[in-house]
Amino acid sequence: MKRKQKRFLQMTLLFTVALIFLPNIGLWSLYKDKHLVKSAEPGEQQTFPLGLGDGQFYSWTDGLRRKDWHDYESIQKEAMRSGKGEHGKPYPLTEEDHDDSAYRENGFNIFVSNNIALERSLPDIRHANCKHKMYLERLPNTSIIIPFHNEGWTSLLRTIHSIINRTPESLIAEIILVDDFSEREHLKDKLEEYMARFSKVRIVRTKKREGLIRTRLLGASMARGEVLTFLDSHCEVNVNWLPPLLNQIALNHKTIVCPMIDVIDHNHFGYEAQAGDAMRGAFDWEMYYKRIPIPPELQRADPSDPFESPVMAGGLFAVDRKWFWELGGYDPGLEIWGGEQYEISFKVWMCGGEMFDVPCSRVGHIYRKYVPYKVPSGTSLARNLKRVAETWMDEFAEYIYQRRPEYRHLSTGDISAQKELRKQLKCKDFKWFMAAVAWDVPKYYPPVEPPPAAWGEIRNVAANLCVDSKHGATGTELRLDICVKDGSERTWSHEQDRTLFHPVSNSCMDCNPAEKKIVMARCDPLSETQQWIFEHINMTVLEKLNHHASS
Ligand code: UD2
Ligand code: MN
Repeated sequence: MKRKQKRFLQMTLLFTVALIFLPNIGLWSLYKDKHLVKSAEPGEQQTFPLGLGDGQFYSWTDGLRRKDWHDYESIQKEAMRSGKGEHGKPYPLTEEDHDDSAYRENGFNIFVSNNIALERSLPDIRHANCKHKMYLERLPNTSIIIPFHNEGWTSLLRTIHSIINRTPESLIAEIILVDDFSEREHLKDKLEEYMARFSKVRIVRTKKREGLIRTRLLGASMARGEVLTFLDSHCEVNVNWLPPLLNQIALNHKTIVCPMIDVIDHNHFGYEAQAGDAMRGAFDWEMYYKRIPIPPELQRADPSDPFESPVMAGGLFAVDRKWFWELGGYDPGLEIWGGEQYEISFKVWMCGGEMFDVPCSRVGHIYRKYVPYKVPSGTSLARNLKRVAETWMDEFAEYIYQRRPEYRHLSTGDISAQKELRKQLKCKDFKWFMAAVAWDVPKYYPPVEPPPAAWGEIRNVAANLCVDSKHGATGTELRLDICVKDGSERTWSHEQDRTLFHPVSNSCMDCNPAEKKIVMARCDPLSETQQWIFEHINMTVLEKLNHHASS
């Protein structure tokens, strides 16, 4: 064959290959439009193409292959179920259906849980747009990690069954049940025997009571999936809950995603959206978790799209496994329950990641009436919160202590490793977090400003001497002198006009800007050389203080 001919043939072949395989210009792009139109047909979800399974509809926006991950066969099967509690309806309770002692053991009505199907159906309460959303065809797989301590039998089983039934098999690497040293009999051999039917379920157990934070860490350390997905042990996942979470992580692996948490009533087990469903996670200065409206600036054109959330509720989220460990996982010094949701949230935002709530992913959770399990003596939520505040919140921790003075003298234990990690990861400071991520929080929960740290003596730490003023040949100058306990001669007060007044010499701190010298001078509040600005000051408090002092 002549060289020219050969070259021509090669080119033709290359062009043909490109036409078929290159997204958006190739043959695929012709399919894209066709399928998108088809899947967007209204009323489509009523007439599921039975037997076609998932993967029917594809799209190729931005060059990535996406597909419809719905499992229409199982959706249709569920739609046909009937019975008590089905479709997430409240169980019709009678007087006899209330066993107080059983209720107390679990914190919810276990009788109802025992009397509704383990595979019960749930209502699809997602935003309508979710029904047509496509997600990447190639999603990472996940280890689903479920810590439990003395969980009820049927509530734990229903969690597992809902996962098995409503999750594409290919996306589950494994389900790791982590027993945090439970005592209840049904959680021992009986659980092992039951779970044997699920090849993907593994059970691991802590050697002593560790609390939910270290229990999750144990599960995470054994996990092999690309993503870690954490759930509580009394959940029911809803239709197509996982693909939207994994999709977001596939787009950017430094992302934590949370499903919308629905409420399973602790008495009748009715399933419904949480009050304040489409809101974002926040906190007040006593560190109570709150949800606040999404500010207009952050509202998405499509309300079913993921939106930014400053802090998570805690229990239900997915995170890239490798990145979770790069972030150091959780602080293992957090005991039993609470505070870890702030730790992981602050860390993610401050150390280069993002966090989203995903409206198309919904998971029901039994919010219990009371905590049924014992908490070892000596552990306190306050200690966990202070640990997190001291590690991550910088000067903002002061706002907490203003509200909860008893936190001030609480011991956090050693947090040097946490602080070192923060340094190594080159995390931003909390001021940045408040300004860039949680900027709308103070609008709902205004901080209490600390009182001005600007009265009494001014003591130098190295010299252990106090700032005093002395009248000399060159006028009144500043100098250091011995601090006298409650010695009024070395007392200063910060006035509302920004001057620093020294009552004994009846003069004010002044400066010579040209010579960069601090001196004392007759008070002249109009002179800017006598005005000093403290970084944090609350004029209302100051006004009261000065008023009090002068009367
Ligand atoms: C919320 C979170 C929870 C956790 C907690 C703060 C949701 C829906 N729930 O409280 O996940 O973040 O706030 O820490 O966001 N557990 C143990 N060992 C223990 C105690 C609990 O393994 O010592 C298990 C427990 O069985 C459950 C999980 O940890 O699976 C969370 O505990 P919870 O359900 O008592 O917490 P919850 O939902 O009140
Ligand atoms: Mn829970």
